[in-house]
Amino acid sequence: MKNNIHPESMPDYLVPDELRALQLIRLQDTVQRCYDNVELFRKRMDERGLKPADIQCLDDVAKLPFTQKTDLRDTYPYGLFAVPMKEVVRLHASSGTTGKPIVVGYTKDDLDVWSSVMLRSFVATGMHAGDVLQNAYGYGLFTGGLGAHYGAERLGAAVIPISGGNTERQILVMKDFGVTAICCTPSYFIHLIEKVNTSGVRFEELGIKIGIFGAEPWTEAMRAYIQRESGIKAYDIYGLSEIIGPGVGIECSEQAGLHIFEDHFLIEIVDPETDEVLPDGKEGELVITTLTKQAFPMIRYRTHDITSIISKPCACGRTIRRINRIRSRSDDMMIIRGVNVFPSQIEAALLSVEETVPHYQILLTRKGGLDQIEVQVEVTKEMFGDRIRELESMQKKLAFAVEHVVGLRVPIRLVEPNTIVRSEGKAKRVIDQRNKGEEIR
Ligand code: DLL
Repeated sequence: MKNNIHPESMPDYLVPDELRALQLIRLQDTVQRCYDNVELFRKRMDERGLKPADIQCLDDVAKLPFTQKTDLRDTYPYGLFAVPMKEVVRLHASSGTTGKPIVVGYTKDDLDVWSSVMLRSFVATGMHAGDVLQNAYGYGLFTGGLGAHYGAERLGAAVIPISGGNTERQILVMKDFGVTAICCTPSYFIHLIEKVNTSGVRFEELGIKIGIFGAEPWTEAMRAYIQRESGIKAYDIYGLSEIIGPGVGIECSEQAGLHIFEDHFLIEIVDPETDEVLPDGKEGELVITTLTKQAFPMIRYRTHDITSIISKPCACGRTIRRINRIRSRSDDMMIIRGVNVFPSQIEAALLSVEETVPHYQILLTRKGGLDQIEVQVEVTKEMFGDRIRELESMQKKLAFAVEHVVGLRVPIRLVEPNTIVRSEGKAKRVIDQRNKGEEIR
């Protein structure tokens, strides 16, 4: 079997002890470089009386202080860079929700690692030289476009750098350019399927076999919808700008969790409330330490992404561990009448009802000091005719499904086809109108 492994993917199959030994050497080196070159890291370690030499085994990572998104904002733009600017050859930025963006930098070696983990990601999905990749992640400050671009080129695939948006052109390219693989956000892909299917061609006829979707949470139910409606195999890819961009982890042909490229990224799961490190299998917040990054190394970065580590070996033969699909972000949690509600639960519930289309949004408002939600779901044109009784029955089914999953009855509003804004990048599922005051609704 090893003969068929792409040479760059060999680290996916390291003997676990060798992998751990490699991680330790790289962790020690990263901590030393951060201590020597990044004031914030040095100050935080000094405050704890910690020296780089105190990191003697992998578990010692837990002695190190966490890094938060606010640290990146406070040191904006370049305060956490560990190399002089003359060694930085690329900058990206992520807009985030408030104020200034966070800025991340790469040396030539960092870009090399990034292309390599993206190549390994594509290989894991079965892509190879000769594939034609429609890269519909946004090019620009967002890491999705260029990250996927260089990984696919390095694999020897033909990349179509179409970027996000311009749906008509996307469809033309899909039909005419012999595309065999596509990457974009799952929400944008749903929009593309819909458009292709109403253009007189069935998606299945296009010859696209592989879809690589990420940059936002999506559910198993959404995967089932995508695979059913398009006939492709849909893979989940994970990453974040602060760590490298896309290529931190990806699913393999088993589609059973995302392999993390552990030779470059050290993962932990911590309890978001107590900060305690949790054992494999327990759900909590993913914390990542980069092991090879030069320009922008990150120590124990709090991702806010909720998942768990799967340590059971994967049937694909890779030895690098997997994480479960990101269930949600801890900061996406809404508290409605005392119950914790995540958008992903709503998505799973809605898609469990036959005949729903996956266009929905959650309106979050505040009344009497309490948060409230209304779920708006699109229905098909056929259904939105004048068959009131069917609409009522649909509404009941959806309300029941949501109550079953979330444990709470929430109002559902069925809306006409094409009324919910289609995303070209990351979908905005929750419309937060709480700051509009209590006069709303
Ligand atoms: O979204 C990088 C990326 C590009 C990943 C293309 C995958 C594909 P940021 O804009 O910094 O970077 O956003 C990172 O997006 O912390 C997660 O909350 C979310 N996210 C990314 N991938 C997934 C995924 C890119 N597969 C933030 N499932 C992360 C769920 C995801 N959430």
